[in-house]
Amino acid sequence: MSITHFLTALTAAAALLLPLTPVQATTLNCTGGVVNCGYALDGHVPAEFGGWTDQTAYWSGMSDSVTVDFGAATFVSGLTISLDNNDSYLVEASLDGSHWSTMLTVHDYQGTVWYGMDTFSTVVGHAQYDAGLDFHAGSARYLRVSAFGGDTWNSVGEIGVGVTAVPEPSSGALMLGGLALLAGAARRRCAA
Ligand SMILES: [Ca+2]
Repeated sequence: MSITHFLTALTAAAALLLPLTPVQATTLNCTGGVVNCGYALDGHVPAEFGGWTDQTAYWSGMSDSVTVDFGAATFVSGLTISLDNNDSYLVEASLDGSHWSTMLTVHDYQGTVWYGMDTFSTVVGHAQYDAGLDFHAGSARYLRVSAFGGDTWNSVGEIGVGVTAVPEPSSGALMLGGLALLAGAARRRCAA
């Protein structure tokens, strides 16, 4: 491998490695009708078939929601979420808290349990991975969970997020720019 090829490969590898910084500050916010909000992000995943009011955040009707705030733009590569089995849920993503796009849809007919809490994962290899989930990885500061169908009694047991922080454009661009300059210098040396 020539030095040019090596540096080109190194630049590509650096682009892959840059987003691996762990996310630091994550907070949880719920609208007023949600009972026991904190259980949606306490690190405890309810057992399959677990009670939908047992260490879960829960609410009635379709107007409430549970929102995770990462504190900064974050690349969400996968989601694992515990939900009441007999409802349909949306997980929406936003960078600014006002414009939202659908990241994950879970329908009441999906899942592996027939009463109580059911865990769904988009992460390949996870014990509750479901290839049938409609998931779109992407960048978000906020993730908002709401219900759009079912028996109007809704529950979130845990929101587990596979995330990588989005690098600040300046530092990432500077690093890649520096590597490109090195590659250019190497090419010139080779040509001389
Ligand atoms: Ca329900």
